[in-house]
Amino acid sequence: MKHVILAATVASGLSTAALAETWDMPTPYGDATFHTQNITQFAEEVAAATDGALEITVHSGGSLFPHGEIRNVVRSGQVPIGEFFLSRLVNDDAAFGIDSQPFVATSYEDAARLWDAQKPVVTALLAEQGLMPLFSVPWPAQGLYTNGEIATVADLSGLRFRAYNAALEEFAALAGAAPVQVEAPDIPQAFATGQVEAMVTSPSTGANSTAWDFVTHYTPINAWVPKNIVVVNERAFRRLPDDVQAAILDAAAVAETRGWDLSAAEADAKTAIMAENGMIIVEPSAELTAGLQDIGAQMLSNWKASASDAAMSILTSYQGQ
Ligand code: PCA
Repeated sequence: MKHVILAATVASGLSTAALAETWDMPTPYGDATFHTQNITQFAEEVAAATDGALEITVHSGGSLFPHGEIRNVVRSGQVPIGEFFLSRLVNDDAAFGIDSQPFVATSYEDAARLWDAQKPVVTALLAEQGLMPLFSVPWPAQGLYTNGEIATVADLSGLRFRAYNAALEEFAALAGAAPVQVEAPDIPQAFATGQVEAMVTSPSTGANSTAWDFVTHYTPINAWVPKNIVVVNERAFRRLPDDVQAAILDAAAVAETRGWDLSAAEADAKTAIMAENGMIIVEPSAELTAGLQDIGAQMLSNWKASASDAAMSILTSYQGQ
């Protein structure tokens, strides 16, 4: 088949577009998510810049592989590229989890400084797995969704609490709540069936999952700014012609900048949508904030206890800046 295509290419004088390669790209979040939209645009830009030599087909919402498998299938080469929530790799090394620690970096400015410190370490760790990061984009700061107002940490006690990673499980447990792992696309169903009754996530995911259907209050505790990351299988990447590799790296740099901007715009826009739909937006009380900060301090001391030297170096360089 390859011979036939080559012959046809030569005969017709077509460009390399006739040799187009298609990459399947699994992602965990739905089409309405700004991360997915940013990635779709990245794919379009790669196709345009390479004259169609590389087409990336985005399979959103965990439709091709479940979230928990995406890193492994990119690593094994089953697919050449994928997206996942960076701190889900915390069991490999604590370095992956620092952006999901409460109150370490709570603004975009600090999140960007934290990423500056984290990126070289994460890049080296991923390289050991044959993976190469292309770009990483944060979610808006994470807030609290509940039925009724939460005045103190004690009000969270006993609630079935939706979690998306190990840090959030630990957070819920320290608050006396009962963590239940639920992927973002399954949030409405998990609330509707009573599997969970409270959660911490961004206004993006809150609004995209129509949180007003199942909770009354949103408290912007803005406790951490976690990131998604897009990685490629390094061997698959190196097999591409140099100009295609360059086009991917260029589009990735553009996508990273665009993604951070999109994220910042979402934080207010999606909070406004929740308010428009009747949710009550309450600033956290001083007592709630103090209680959550105690939980954060406990979590960070646990994180440090499990941290490799490389992981610790992230915190040292971030805090020293
Ligand atoms: N949304 C994703 C991850 C963090 C966020 O804001 C989720 O809730 O699963």
